[in-house]
Amino acid sequence: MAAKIISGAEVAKQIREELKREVDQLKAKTGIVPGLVTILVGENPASVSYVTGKQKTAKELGFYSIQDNQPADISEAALLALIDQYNKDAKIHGILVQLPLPKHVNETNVLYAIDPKKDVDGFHPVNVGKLMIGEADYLPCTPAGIQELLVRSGVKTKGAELVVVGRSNIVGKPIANIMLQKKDGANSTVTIVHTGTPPEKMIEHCRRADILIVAAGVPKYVKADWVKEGAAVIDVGVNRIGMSESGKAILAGDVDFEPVKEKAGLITPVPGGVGPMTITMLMKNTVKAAKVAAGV
Ligand code: L34
Repeated sequence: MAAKIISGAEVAKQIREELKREVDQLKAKTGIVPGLVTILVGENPASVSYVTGKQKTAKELGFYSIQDNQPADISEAALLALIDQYNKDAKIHGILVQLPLPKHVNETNVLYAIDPKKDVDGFHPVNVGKLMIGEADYLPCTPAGIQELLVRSGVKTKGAELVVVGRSNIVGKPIANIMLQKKDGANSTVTIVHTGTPPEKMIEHCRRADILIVAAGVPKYVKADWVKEGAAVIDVGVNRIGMSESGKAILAGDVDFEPVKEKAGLITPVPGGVGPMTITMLMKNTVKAAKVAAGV
């Protein structure tokens, strides 16, 4: 039976409507407008597309929002000084430095520099640690979006065999941590497979999954015979596999969508799946940060 396709774009729209009401209420009650800065170093086309989406959404929600573009050769010291300036800016509640950064900049130093209270990306080690012990203030946006999609689609997570493909700091490790917490919308039995997993073991683990979350960064990596009948398949990959005649990027996920959709119970598309949820969860975190700053 063909899978139900979960539109992340639709779910994201619903959440943004909820957020818009919250923002309007916050403004009316306290005069505080959520403030977000997205810092982009260089001009990586994928990153440009993602921060453009973030800024557009922030504006739609009525945020005070700044797109801060910096040249690819900015020094680490200059970038740290810029972050410090936003740490001190009372109008800014959320700071996001789009990753990846150029090689000459140490990513860890940059993530350490962001005030944890303004770390709406949830990448500061303090927030990573809080997530691990189930005390997160800000969940990282892509994993938070995945959990929200599962919950709002009615997927039973408690006791589910959940397999994550990929162990990045942005997706694999945090989603595994979120889903193993003893909480509603989580409480799964979690396995992480990665590039160190022997190929035959990789397939074996995937085949056990009731929920399969794929963040491998390899186009169409997961094949139909890796997927259990009726599984919920979340495709986190956004791979640019070519260019259309009109100059638009052609995107593919990490899942071989067409055949897998015949086998899965639920599946997210690319584009229009996890991507829009990532952006929306950033907005949710920024509203939360603004509320904390407002003391409400
Ligand atoms: N600091 N860096 C930081 N925070 C993040 O949360 C991210 N991430 C990942 C890369 N680097 C980051 C994102 O923003 C991935 N990511 C992201 C954001 C948005 C989309 C995809 C990935 C997205 O909107 N995807 C659209 C297609 C957009 C397009 O055409 O380029 C989709 O429908 O999937």
